[in-house]
Amino acid sequence: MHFDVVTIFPELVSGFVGQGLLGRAIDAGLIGVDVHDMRSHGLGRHRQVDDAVFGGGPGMVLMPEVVAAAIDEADGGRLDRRRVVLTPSGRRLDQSMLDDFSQREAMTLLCGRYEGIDQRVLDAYGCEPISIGDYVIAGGELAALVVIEGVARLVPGVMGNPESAVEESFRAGLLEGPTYTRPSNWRGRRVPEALLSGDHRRIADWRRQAGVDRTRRVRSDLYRIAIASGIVEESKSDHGLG
Ligand code: JE8
Repeated sequence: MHFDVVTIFPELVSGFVGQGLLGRAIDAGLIGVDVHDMRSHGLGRHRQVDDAVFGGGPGMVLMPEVVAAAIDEADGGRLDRRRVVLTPSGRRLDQSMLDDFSQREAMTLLCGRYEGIDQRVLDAYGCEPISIGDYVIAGGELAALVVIEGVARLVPGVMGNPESAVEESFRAGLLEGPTYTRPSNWRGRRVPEALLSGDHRRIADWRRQAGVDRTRRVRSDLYRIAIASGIVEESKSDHGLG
């Protein structure tokens, strides 16, 4: 899987992807990330990338010719690329979109700053607007990193010991329950007894029920969907743990 990222803050992106899971996946040749600096396509002596908003109002907008030149660099002549622009006005990202992205061999992620990117270049280049959630951050870079990490962990070999497809579909649409490590008694708080039992079936059942209970408490929207789709059978019991 290859990612091309277009940004005015290349170090923000290269710094993050060089560490941890993504850094190892790159070193292993499982994914590739190329970062393209819009500033290098800036205009004039000051390498200007932005200009005032037409119609007035505060803030600056990334200029279409600068963004176009950077996308052209990212495309490298490959015009079949799927291009995504991160924006709070995009379609909200979910796991099914990450699954879909992970099936492709490459994608271009376009990161705006300030008041965003001139709409005409987004239209001309067929950029698909995606939002990582209903809150406002200051630019597209963190959102692009969310997409990259979410897609990369679906690429075979990136995760150490991958969850089986059966386990994963079993948990799909539900929250995870709590997890624990040693010591089994920490400041008087004990790990649930089922998890210490060594009985794999009992452990699996406990975990599933803990996830269902938590989903019911904190995400009633997901819980209702799980009930309606038959993933979960309605129950009154709740073991009462976080
Ligand atoms: C961004 C963003 C995603 C999300 C993404 C890109 C570029 C027009 N608005 C721009 C005005 C308020 C400030 C905004 C800053 N900004 C935000 C996001 C995003 N994907 N889920 N929230 N925010 C840009 C500029």
